[in-house]
Amino acid sequence: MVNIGLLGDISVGKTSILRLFVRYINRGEIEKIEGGISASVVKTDFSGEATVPRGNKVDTLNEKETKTIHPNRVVFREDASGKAHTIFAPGGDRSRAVVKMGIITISRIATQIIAVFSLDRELDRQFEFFNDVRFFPDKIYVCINKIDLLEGDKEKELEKLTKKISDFFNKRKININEFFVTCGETVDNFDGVEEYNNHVAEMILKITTSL
Ligand SMILES: Nc1nc2c(ncn2[C@@H]2O[C@H](COP(=O)(O)OP(=O)(O)OP(=O)(O)O)[C@@H](O)[C@H]2O)c(=O)[nH]1
Ligand SMILES: [Mg+2]
Repeated sequence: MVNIGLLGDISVGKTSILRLFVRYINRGEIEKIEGGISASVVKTDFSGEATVPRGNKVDTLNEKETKTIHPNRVVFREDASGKAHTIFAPGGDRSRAVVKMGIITISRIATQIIAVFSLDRELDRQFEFFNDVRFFPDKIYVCINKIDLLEGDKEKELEKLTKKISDFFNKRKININEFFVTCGETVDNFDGVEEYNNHVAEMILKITTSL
């Protein structure tokens, strides 16, 4: 059994990624992706999600409606082997003590960590989140989310960004197993939406079923 923790700054898309993964299982889309298998949802818990009052949006970038207070959780099972895995997504607003407690708890119990970054803001701001996380394995995965928002020559930009993220973690003696580039939302007006939605499910399957 693998326990995955999705960690990252506020509103990078951790909860969206988790919800999208559940959709892939519930609609059988999980069997059609690269490395796809038949799987079932055992349990979901999104009760730690709180509505953000109007006029007090946490994220003016995307008019976000909810934020995570207590960690979200999804348990799913590989149908063939019967193996179950859990994915946890705590909130990113570490300025709130209760949210920070969730981050620390998940960073301790997760056997695999996915550090999630968003392309809607500078990386430096997002690195600060990780300076606070003390319990880190020496090898992690990185997810670069909101690829639909990256402008210009995507390939060239991604090369720069992955280098910067590697440098940040390598300095802390943390190595990166693999980078995944994703879209955690079913956005319109983006040609690659299906491919990069798929990457979300492919990422989670790859990490759970390869171990
Ligand atoms: N354009 C775009 N928006 C996205 C993508 N993934 C998530 N979002 C949006 O980003 C916002 C924040 O998403 P959440 O999933 O709540 O982010 P989070 O990291 O769970 O936030 P906290 O738990 O509060 O830290 C929402 O408005 C999502 O619809 C993406 O790939 N592209
Ligand atoms: Mg969340």
